[in-house]
Amino acid sequence: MSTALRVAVIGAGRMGADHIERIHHRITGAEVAAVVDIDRPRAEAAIAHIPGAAACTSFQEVMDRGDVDAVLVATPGFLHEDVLLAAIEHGLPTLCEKPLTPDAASSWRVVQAEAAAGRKLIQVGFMRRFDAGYRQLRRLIEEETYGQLLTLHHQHRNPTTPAGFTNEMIIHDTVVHEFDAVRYFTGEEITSVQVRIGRSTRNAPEGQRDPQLVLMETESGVLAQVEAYVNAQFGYQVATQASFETGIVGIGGDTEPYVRTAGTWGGRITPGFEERFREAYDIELQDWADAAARGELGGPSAWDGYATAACCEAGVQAQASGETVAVRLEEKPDLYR
Ligand code: ISE
Repeated sequence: MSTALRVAVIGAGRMGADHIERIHHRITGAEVAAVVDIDRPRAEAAIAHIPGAAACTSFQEVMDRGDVDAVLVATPGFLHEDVLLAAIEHGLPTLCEKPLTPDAASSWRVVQAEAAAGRKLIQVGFMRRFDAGYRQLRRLIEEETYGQLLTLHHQHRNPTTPAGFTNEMIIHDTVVHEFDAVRYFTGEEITSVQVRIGRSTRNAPEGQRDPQLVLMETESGVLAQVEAYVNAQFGYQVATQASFETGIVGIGGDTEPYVRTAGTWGGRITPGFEERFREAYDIELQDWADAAARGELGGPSAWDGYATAACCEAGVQAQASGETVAVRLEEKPDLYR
């Protein structure tokens, strides 16, 4: 009998399908036991090539089967809370694609439920923490290799946005990653957020202002800025430059080889986040599955999901008011200290 971690994947859309492939083909020690999607044919199509996996249309249906060890949530954020609370109740290790939930109040409810259960079960899918460059930069900051970190400069550029992508989503869907990255790099909470919007590209859809500059400050006074430019046309780019007392460190170059040939130099621009973070996603899932099999949890926690949700709320307020908005957090439960 297989001893693999039996994972229920909730949501068979873009990220769900990507993770199903990853579990089935690229990581070890885990298998797709069930796929849940309200669209049954989509759930069935997702497991068609996976012997023994079940297609379900609700989380309850999977729980009633009683044969899964872990949960991977890849539905839109507004559907996360109920599944997360149920997973905590059943004591199931869960990897939840970002955001934890769409707002700080519901994220705080998840944190409180987990704290009451007394055990970390929820990991949030901030996959940048598993990227080699991100890890190297964090080590340089921790070890003060070039002295103290002073400022962080992030570029987060997408080629275009899907239909219906609003100004608020530039904060919730795009800059959410830098909120987490700044917290990860510095090991500190973000205390305030400001958003400046200047000239906008004519390639932005009606009503959307793009690019937006987001400035944040951490507890010890590190300033971090993000250029979120989501209709940049040329391709995808997520890069960071860090200024230290005795050095400047850059991470996030393109992943394709740099070639000189026939009188030209250069390479292919990374087209999207799946390609840019493919390895980070693989490591994230492998680490999560290994830890879950041992009954542990190692990656970004529900507290990290809650803290970034609070930053996003401050960011959306800052967008609307033009003011610098303070980020207010509840007291951190002992479980996350
Ligand atoms: C997308 O929603 C993501 O979550 C990706 O990680 C991010 O890099 C991308 O820019 C977002 O649009």
